[in-house]
Amino acid sequence: MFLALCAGCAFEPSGGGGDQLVLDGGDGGGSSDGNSTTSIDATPPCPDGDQDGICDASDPWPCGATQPTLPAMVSIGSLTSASISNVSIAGDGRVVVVAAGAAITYAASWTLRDAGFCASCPYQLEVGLVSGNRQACVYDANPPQDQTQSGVATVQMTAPTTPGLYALRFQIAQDFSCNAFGRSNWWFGPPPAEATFGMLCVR
Ligand SMILES: [Ca+2]
Repeated sequence: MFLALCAGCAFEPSGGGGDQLVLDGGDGGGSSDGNSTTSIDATPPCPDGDQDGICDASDPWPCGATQPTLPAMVSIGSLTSASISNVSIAGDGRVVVVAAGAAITYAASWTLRDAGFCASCPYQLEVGLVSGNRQACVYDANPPQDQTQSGVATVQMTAPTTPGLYALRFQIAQDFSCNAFGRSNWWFGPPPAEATFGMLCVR
């Protein structure tokens, strides 16, 4: 037993350890010389929260290597359909960087059209955060059949206090009303990724 332990200890460091040190040194020097600033695993001499090699202070998108893009108009639904466009978050575009806990306002144009079978049903057009809660119903009524309802919503919100990436999404709800039975969150659950009309990088 004593002999076996000694043999193991002697082999490990001289074999794997020595080879790895030589290989790492050679690869690192070569690739960083050739690729200059495009190397993502280069550690900058500064805070870099999303570890993309760009210092926080000068990172235009501190929530990952690539800033996401969103279409100018997002449409959902079929027989009953809705859309959101002209999104402006905190006076900027639809993909923005905001401070944690900041009070911000966003504006968006919306449409809702009921070509479905329930002529007497009330509908809600819910907007809110994912992950997070519904913020508002920008529409809450029984729409006339086959007529597009539209408006411009202005929603006041507080940015999440935990840094990270958050989505603004919307969905069509079919409850009795926006706050039926005291409900203040998403109808059943949050909307899917296809219903994303805004992105917040909270830092
Ligand atoms: Ca960064």
